[in-house]
Amino acid sequence: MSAPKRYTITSALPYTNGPIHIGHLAGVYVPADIYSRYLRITGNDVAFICGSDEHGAAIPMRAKKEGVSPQVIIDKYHAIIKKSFEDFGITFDNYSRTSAPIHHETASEFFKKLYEDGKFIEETSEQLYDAEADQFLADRFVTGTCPKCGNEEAYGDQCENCGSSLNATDLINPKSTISGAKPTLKQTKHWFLPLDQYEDFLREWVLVGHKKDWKTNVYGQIKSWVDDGLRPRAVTRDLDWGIPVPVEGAEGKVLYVWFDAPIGYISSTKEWADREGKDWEPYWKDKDTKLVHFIGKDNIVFHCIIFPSMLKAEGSYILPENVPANEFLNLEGNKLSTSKNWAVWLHEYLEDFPDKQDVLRYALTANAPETKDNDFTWKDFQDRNNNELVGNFGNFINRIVVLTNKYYDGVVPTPNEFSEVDLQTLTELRAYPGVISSSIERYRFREGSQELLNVSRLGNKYLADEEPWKLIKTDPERVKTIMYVGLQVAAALATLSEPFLPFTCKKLKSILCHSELDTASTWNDISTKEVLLPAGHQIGKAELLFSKIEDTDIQKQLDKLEATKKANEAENKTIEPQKETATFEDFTKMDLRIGTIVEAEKMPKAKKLLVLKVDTGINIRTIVSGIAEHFKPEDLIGKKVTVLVNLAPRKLRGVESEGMILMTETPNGKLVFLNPDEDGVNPGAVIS
Ligand code: B3M
Ligand code: ZN
Repeated sequence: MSAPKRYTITSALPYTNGPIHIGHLAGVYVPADIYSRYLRITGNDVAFICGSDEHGAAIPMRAKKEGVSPQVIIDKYHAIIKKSFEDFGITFDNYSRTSAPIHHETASEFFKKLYEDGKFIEETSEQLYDAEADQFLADRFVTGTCPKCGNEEAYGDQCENCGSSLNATDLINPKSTISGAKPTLKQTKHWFLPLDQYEDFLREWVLVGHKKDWKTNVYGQIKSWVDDGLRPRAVTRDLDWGIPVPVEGAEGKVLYVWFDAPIGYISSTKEWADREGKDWEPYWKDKDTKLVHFIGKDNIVFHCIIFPSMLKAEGSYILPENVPANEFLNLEGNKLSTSKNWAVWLHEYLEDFPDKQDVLRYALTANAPETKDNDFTWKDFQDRNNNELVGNFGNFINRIVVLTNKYYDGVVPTPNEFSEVDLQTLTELRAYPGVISSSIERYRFREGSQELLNVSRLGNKYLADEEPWKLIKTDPERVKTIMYVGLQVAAALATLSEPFLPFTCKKLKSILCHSELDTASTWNDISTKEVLLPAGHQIGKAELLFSKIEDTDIQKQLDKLEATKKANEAENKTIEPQKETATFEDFTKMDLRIGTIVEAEKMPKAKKLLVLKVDTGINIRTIVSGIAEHFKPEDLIGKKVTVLVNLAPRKLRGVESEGMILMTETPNGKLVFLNPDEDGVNPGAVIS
C-alpha cells in the first residue's frame, strides 16, 4: 500500500440519451467506485467526479425520435441516471451535468484561453451538408464506410468497429442520418486543434512515459494512432445544441461535444469544491495529485490524445496518471445496444432486485471485461450469487455468527493456546489486505474480487477442518480458540469487502457490532493488529447476507430479453408486397360471413390444429383451424369471427373443413382474430 495521496478520479460522463445499463457499469462505474472506495478507506484524499453529458448530436437525435425538445430529454435521463447511481451505491463526490451554468462558463473560458493563446487554427473549408434538412453533417449525423476497416456504419467522428477517430469528410459514401440523403459540400468556418503539433508531446508522455504501467489495450491503441500520424481536429460544430463558441464571428456554432465534455470533469470538481468549501485547483493542477480516468474502450482516443492535448495547450493542468479503459461487455451473446433495447437497465434491475445491488456489482466485477470483451449471462449471475456469495461468503458468516450466539450468547470467547493451523490461518489472513490492495492498485478488480472470496474460503475451510460443532461436546476449550480465530476472519471480511460489496459490508459490520469497538479495524490494521474482534466483544444476531436466486427469477429476465428480440425482429420484418390485382368479380366470388364458434376441441395428435363447430347462420359446420398454439379451446366458445364460407372444402387429418376463419398476426407472431384495434396489429398485417 502506498503513502496517502490526493486523487482525482473521473468516470465517463454518460450521455443523457438513455438510461444506464450493465455495460456502462461493468466498463466504467463499478471499477471506478471500487477504486474510489478503496482509496478513501486507506486514507487518501479522493474526489470522485462524474456528471451527465448533455450536448452532442445524440441528444437532439433522441429528442427528435421521441418528438420532444432536447431539454425534455436531458432532464428526463439526467434524473433517471442520477437516481439509479445513488440507489446502486456509486459514491460520486459530485454528479453534475454539462448543461449547468458552471460548466458552460468553465468550457467557454477554456476555449477562450486557447483561442487567445493562438492554439487553434481557424479555417474555412468544405464540410458535408444536408440540403434537405438545411444542416451540416458531422459526428452522429452522418454515417458511411470507414476508410480504415471498411465498416459501412462508421460515424462522422468515429468508427465503432475499429475505434478510429475520423473526420466526417473521411467517410466513403457518406449518408445523412437525418434524411438519408447523400450530402453535398458547403463552406463553413471552424476552429481546429492541430493535434499533429502534439505528436512529440504524446510520444514522450505516453509512449515512453507510460509504456510499463498502462494497460496494453490502451497503450496499443494510442501507439497506433500516433504512429499513423495525427491531423488537426475541428473543435467546433454547426449545430444549435451545445455551448456557443465564445468568440466573434462564430454565430450559430457550438463547441464540439468532445471538447466540452471532458472539461465537465473540471466543472464538476469546481461545483463539488464550492459546495464543500474546498479549493478545486489542487485536484487539477497540483503535480502530486493523481488523475485517473475510468472509461470504456471507445473513449480512449478522446481521453488519451485529444483531452491531454487540450490540457497541454492550456498549460496549467496535470495530465492523467492512468486511463484504465475496459473492453466491452456483451449480453447473452449479443452486443449491448441502447437503440435496440438490448440491455439490462440499471433502474429496471433495481426494481426487480431491490436489495441485490451487491450481487450485480459482484457478477459484473468477477466477469469484468478488463482485458477482452466478455459476456454477461443471467445464468452466470445466478451461479455467482448462489455458489459464491450465498454458498461461500454468506455461508461462512452465517456459520460463525450462529455458532457464536449459540455457544457464547454472541460474546467473542477468550482463546486458549493457538495451534499450528490457527497461526497459519491468522498469518494467511494478514496477507490479504496487501494482496487485494495490489490487485486494486493495478486496476485488476476482477482478481481483487476473487481474492476477497478467498478470504471467506479460508474461513470456510478452517471451520470445516476444525469442526467446532463436533468438538463442542468433547473439547469446549478448544472450540473457544477456533471460534475466536473464525471471528477474526469475519471481522477482516467486514473491512475488506467494502470496495467490492459495500451493502454487504455495512450489514456485516452491523452484525458484528463494529461501531461498538473502541477502534474499529481499518484496512491496514488487518495486517498489523493482533486482534480485530477482541474477546468479550458482543456481536449481534445472525442475519442472512445473501439469498438464493431462483430459476423463476432468472426466467423472467430471459423472457424479457426474448420479447425484446421478437420486437426487434418484427420491426425489421418487411411488409409483404401487395398481391396481383383482383377484379371486382374476383372479390364478389368470396362469400364472407360472421359466424359464432359453438364448439372447439383439439385435433388429436396435431399440435397446431383445432376442430371448430361454427354457426354461420346458414348452418353449423366444421372448420379446422391452425390456431391451437394461440388459443385454449374453452376460451373460443361464443366468439364471433369472420368466415370465408364458400372456400372449397378440404380434408385435414381426415376431417373435412368447410370454410376458413380470417385471422391476422401481431409483430411477435401471435395469431389474433380480425380486430384491427387489437394490440400490435399494424398497418400492412395480412388477413389470411
Ligand atoms: N459521453 C460517453 C460515451 O461515449 C461519453 C463520455 C464522455 S466523457 C468526457 O458513451
Ligand atoms: Zn473502422
